[in-house]
Amino acid sequence: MKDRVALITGITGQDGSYLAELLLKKDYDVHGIVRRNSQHNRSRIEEIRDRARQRGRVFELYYGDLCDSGSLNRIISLVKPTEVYNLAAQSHVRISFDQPEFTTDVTGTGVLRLLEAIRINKLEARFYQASTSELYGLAQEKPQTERTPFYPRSPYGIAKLYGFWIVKNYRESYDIHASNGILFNHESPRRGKNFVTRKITYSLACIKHDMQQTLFLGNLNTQRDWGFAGDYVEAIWRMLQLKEPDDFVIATGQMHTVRSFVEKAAALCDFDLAWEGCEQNEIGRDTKTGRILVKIDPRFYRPAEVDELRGDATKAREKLGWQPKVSFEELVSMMMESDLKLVEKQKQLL
Ligand code: NAP
Ligand code: F7E
Repeated sequence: MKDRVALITGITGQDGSYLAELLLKKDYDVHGIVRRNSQHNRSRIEEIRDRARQRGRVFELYYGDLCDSGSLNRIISLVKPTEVYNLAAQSHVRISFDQPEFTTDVTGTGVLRLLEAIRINKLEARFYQASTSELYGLAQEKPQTERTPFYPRSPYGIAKLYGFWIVKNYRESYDIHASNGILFNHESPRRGKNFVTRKITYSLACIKHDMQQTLFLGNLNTQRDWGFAGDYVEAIWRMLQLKEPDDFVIATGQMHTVRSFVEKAAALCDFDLAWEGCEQNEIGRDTKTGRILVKIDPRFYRPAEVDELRGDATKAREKLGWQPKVSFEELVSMMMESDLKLVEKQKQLL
């Protein structure tokens, strides 16, 4: 069998870590690009790397940045990957309003830099671009499919729109096997703590263990189609195994409010949550103790909100044979249980 050599940008992120694990299981050599940080931030991949090396497998990391073409060229020409997965991005929608120019550079122009490195090095690699349901933003159709018109609502969504189209353009112009995965929200115990699902499970675990007073949230009424990151990286890999490149929606087809995520997670902590008041004055109280668990902080509102997203992954089911395995309820339990254990451990170290 031909050597299977994967290069992953964003390997230190949630999806990067799950994808690296999956590809190692499938006997790939795995190479990843990491940014220089003032502190090591490889907690999601340290164990994976140690395990791979104990088994004599290739798992290499290189310093590079999507804002630095020279580093991308150097790494591409050195590694000569057969598959390139572009998962790196400034991926936080709210923060993209604070840093629109930086977000555009990394999340938008970064895609072009990587495609150029592939083109200039005449690399015959297959390319995956982490596109997003944020392209639909103010959704023009329900549910959203590969044919739904885009209407992004944030600097992040607009940067990803550029990424989507430059991938399509390089596919058509240079015959590169390049695919866009239009992934709806996907979560896990490895999700960053400033995304809403993990913020909820981690904060409730801290409240349960008396390490935090209150969970402060923004808009409780937005609705998302939340799946499990472990399921979604399988779809990502399947896209690059197709003979022809293509674009796919990856989603569960089910939508839930932020409010219902909080309610389910709170119940798993044995809180009896009841809502009182409205809008900015709304609170969530544990009726067993009278304690206020949830308050609204308008700082977490967005200048332009995406109110609801729900994907139709029929094409992925038919062409990739993919469907999600983990339900919404299982996802909330998995994350809540993991954070309860984590916080208990952290408390013991105090
Ligand atoms: P994440 O946890 O935020 O990870 C982002 C990764 O990108 C991290 O490894 C980060 O490195 C890296 N990165 C950021 N800026 C970079 C730069 N300038 N150069 C090189 N690397 C850089 O995101 P995720 O949830 O795993 O998502 C993976 C990708 O899918 C992202 O492109 C995201 O926009 C997209 N996406 C995510 C979802 C979702 O629901 N999770 C849905 C649709 C699309 P550090 O660790 O050093 O910060
Ligand atoms: O927000 C609301 C917030 O930040 C979800 C990224 O992975 O998925 C993610 O983007 C919803 C929004 O994810 C808080 O207003 C309420 O309506 O978890 P989030 P996101 O913005 O949907 C897409 C598909 C991506 O591509 C992105 O990379 O929750 N919300 N209160 C809050 N959100 C946050 N973060 N914090 C709050 O306190």
